[in-house]
Amino acid sequence: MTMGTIDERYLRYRQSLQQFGQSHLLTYWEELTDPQRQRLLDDLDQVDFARCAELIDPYVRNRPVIPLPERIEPVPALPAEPDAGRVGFYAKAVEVGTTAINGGQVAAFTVAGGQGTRLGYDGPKGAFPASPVRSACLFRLFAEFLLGTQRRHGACPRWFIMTSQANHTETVALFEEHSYFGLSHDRVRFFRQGQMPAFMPDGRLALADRHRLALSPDGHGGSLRALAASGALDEMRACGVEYISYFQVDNPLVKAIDPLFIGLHALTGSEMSSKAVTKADDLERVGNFCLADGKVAVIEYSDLPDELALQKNADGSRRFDAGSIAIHVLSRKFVEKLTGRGATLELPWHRAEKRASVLNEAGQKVEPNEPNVVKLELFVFDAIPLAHNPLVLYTRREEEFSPVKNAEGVDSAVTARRDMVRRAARWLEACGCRVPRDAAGEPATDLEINPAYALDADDLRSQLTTLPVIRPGCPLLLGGE
Ligand code: UD2
Repeated sequence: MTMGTIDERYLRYRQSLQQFGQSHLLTYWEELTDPQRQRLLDDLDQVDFARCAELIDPYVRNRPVIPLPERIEPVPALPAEPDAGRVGFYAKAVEVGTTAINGGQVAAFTVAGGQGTRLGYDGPKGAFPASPVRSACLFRLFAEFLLGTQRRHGACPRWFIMTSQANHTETVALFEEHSYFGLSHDRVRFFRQGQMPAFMPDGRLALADRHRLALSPDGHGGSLRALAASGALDEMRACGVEYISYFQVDNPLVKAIDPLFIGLHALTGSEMSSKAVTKADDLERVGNFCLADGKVAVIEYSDLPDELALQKNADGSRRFDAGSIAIHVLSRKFVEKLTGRGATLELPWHRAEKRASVLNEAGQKVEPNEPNVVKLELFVFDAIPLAHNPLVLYTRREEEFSPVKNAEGVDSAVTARRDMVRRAARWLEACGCRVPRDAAGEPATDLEINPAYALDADDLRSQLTTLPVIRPGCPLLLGGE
């Protein structure tokens, strides 16, 4: 649709929008300036109207009734630490994963297109200052993890970062401003995810302004389509990437590249693998790994009936205990299979009623108190049931999961910093350091370990030449200024 003069494009849209019952989008055309007209046409180009038309009845005008699977059972998952029978298998997996990383077959992939509304932070979430001593931002911590991987494995994994229309320019500028946080520019590839329009309850698309559609990112499940559409997937194939190490931008503790996880994925012939943690409480707001009618799947916290979430085993342990922390390994070929020529990626749409500042019938902007639009999103974990042999591996929450989601309370900047300090303290103690603690048993000072310096406790042991002396109230940073 981008071809042609403004007038030609307008005429084409006038006709097609009428067909789709969306003519109201051009209501203000006559009063727009040329740049505004251009802007509106560019927004219209972002929308696949034929696809939207199919979604309006089932998902917007009506609330889809998504039947729960008939059988919901706990998922079989591998333990974080190998039991006696699996010691050799895990050692072999580390070896296989290490070989893949050394050979450049593994790429890191961060989904960073979300809007971060809950955090209330004005800017790309990856720019959020997260670490306890340096206030290093999330992107810096991931970059440093890759530098640490390069130190340990000789090769620096490529890093693919999915942004959104709203934060792409700012994200790239942040990396430029900080010299790619020490990474070589050619290892980092940004691409934008797709957008979806916000719908009014009657199925018409909402206008954010007289010359703007109300558009928002199409969910992290849109990452699969965006990997293909942006050419990133082709680049991965061209440079020999077989495994995509997927993680969210909000988790500063993530092991961006994990030899054990990658090795287990490869050894078991899994096409999509996932990490799970033991849930903090029955109703924790994380997805639940389940066997849904015999297939591994994630059921969102909002969809799992409380009756199941509260169920206990005979020994009192939680029956549905495997919480999703949105860390996956996907085989590149699996993503190609889902998105390639002739393939129709069929992930289900998830409907959410949201508040959005949009134009009312009178052309005035309204700031609603109640949800006024319907947004549709795709979730990446819906690809798990489509994968061959999907694997679930438990990991230890305190080592790998403490997301920055909320301005305060649980999963906030405060809890993430606390968990970074606690983890650093554990690693230092494992190396024989004495960490002073306060009356509550918390480390008596802020501690931070630059991931470029050490990736885990064993790595730290091999890096330390002398044991640091830690004094209460004197923050300590290892590796970097
Ligand atoms: C997600 C999972 C939840 C659990 C939790 C772990 C969903 C629906 N729920 O909850 O099961 O695993 O994470 O932390 O995923 N993003 C994009 N583009 C989008 C939307 C999101 O890149 O269009 C990214 C976003 O930048 C962030 C991540 O996806 O890195 C998670 O998004 P969220 O904060 O909406 O998900 P949340 O916290 O509800």
